[in-house]
Formats: sequence, C-alpha cells, structure tokens
Amino acid sequence: MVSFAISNELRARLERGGPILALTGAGVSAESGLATFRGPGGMWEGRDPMELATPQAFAADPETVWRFYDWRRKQAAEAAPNPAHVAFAALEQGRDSFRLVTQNVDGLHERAGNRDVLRLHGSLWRLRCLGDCEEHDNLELDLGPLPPRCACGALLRPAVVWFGEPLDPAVLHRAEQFAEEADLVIVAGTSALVYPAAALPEIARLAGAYVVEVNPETTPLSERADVHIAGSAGAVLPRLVEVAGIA
Ligand code: BV8
Repeated sequence: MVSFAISNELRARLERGGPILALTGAGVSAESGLATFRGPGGMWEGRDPMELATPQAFAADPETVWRFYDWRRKQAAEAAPNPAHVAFAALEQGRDSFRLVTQNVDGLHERAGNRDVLRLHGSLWRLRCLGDCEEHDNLELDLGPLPPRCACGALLRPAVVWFGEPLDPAVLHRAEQFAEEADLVIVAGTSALVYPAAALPEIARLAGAYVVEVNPETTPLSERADVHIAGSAGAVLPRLVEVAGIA
C-alpha cells in the first residue's frame, strides 16, 4: 500500500467538485508494460528520437520509422489499461467537470472507458494519407508490407504529432481553455519536457488552479507544482479518486 500525505488543500479541491483537469504522459502507461520515452529502459534510450519522430526522418526512411510505430502499435495492443487509467475513467464518470488531456498516443485511456480524451499528440490508431484522402482509424495489427500505402497509392503515416510539427491549433486551444478553467490539475506520468504540452500546468497555476504532480521522479514542473506526490500513477490515482468521494 502506498502511503503519501494528501494536503488539506488537495483534499478540499478533490471534494468540492470544481473543474478537474488531468494531463497525462507516458508514465501513466508504464504500469501497463509500455516503455516510456526517456529515462532508463525508455524508447529513446540508445536511439535518437530525431531519427524516428520527425517528418524529416519519415521522408528519409519511411520504412524504419514505420517499423518503430508498427512495434508500438503491437505493444499497445498487447497492453491492458492499469489502475491509473481506470481511475481517470472513474473521474470522468464521477464528475461532469472532469477533462482529460493526454500526450499519449497508445489508446489506453479510451480502452479504460474515457470517452472525452483530448489527444495533444495524436494516436497510433489513426493513419494519415500523404495524398488527399481523409485521416482514418486503423486498428489492424498486420499492416502488410511497410510502409503501408493508401488505396490511392500515396504513403500512409501515423497520425501522430512529430517534433517540429505543430499541434492541431483547435486541440491546443481547447487544452489551454481547460487549463484556464481548472480548479485542480493532476499532472501524471510526464517528464514535463515537451512543449507546448508542458506549458499547460503553468497556464492553469497562473489562473488559480492547484497543481499536483504524480511522478516517482522530480521534473522541471516539480518545484512549480503546489504538491509533488512521489509515487506511481497506478498507486496514487485510485487514492485521489477515493478522496474525491467517487466510487
Ligand atoms: C511544436 C511523437 C512548433 C508521437 C512526440 C517551445 C514551444 C513550442 C515547441 C518547442 C518549444 N521548445 C522546444 C520545442 C520543440 C519541441 C519540444 O518540446 N522539444 C523538447 C524535447 C525540448 N516541441 C515540438 O516539436 C512540438 N511541436 O511545438 O511545433 C511549430 C509551430 C508552428 C509550425 C511548426 C512548428 C511537438 C511535440 C510533440 C512531439 N512528439 N512524440 C509519439 O511517437 O508518441 S514527443 C514524445 O514526448 C511523446 O509524444 C510524449 O507525449 C512526449 C512527452 O513525453 P512523456 O509523455 O513526458 O514521457 P517521458 O518518457 O518523457 O516521461 C515519462 C515520465 O513518467 C517520467 O517523468 C517518469 O519519471 C514518469 N513515470 C515513469 N513511470 C511512472 C511515471 N509516472 C507515474 N507513474 C509511473 N508508474
């Protein structure tokens, strides 16, 4: 059993039913067995992310980039939502003013039952045609020869946001609005290094939100957050849901 103190202010904000914003990163999926990006055992360990997650890398070698994403699709399909994902789904069911904004592309929040997930960096389970066809869902575990091609003949790419690519402006604007309206922000499982996602907790804090960070490690956010709970999301989140009085 993880024991950690819950500040009076955190308890008050969980109990009083104000807008709660959750901002999640790869660490929330770590207990489902999915590798994070940075840190020991991370996906980028031994690899240069700029060689796998940029439009230039894809243009230069679409097959290698697709091997990386095909591997991640298969990993994500084999993974199951963990108690952290289940807790976020309970928060959405228990509070009509709960908002979930994720940097994750693995689809585990949706599989845990969250219906309104704002995906800042896209999804492994959507493909984009480099021609003019519509972006579409694709849950196939066998994409055939890599790189996959659209029926129109053009290359298909994962519908994720690579480094140097802008986020969807409407998605980012909505996330910034949630940050400005939040009474409590739960930042879980992110190294708080990637912008503009990493700016959201600061936007919320400056607008009066109470910011709690859930991460076994400290990050650049830790000294600015109101409280840093040094624990895993799978252990901490169910406890926060309990304090919020949500079954
Ligand atoms: C853009 C692809 C502009 C998808 C990824 C300032 C403003 C704007 C941009 C920038 C800026 N400064 C720098 C930039 C450029 C860049 C950036 O931020 N670089 C950083 C590295 C310095 N940003 C961009 O390029 C963005 N684009 O702003 O474009 C623009 C505007 C107009 C026109 C043209 C351009 C695009 C950013 C998105 C990049 N795409 N990946 C994919 O393959 O997934 S980034 C990658 O990192 C993932 O998407 C992920 O979402 C993101 C963040 O990683 P985390 O989720 O935090 O994961 P990480 O492994 O880092 O950390 C895990 C954490 O979990 C750790 O802290 C660990 O301790 C913790 N943990 C572990 N276990 C647990 C746990 N926590 C809880 N419980 C556990 N059990």
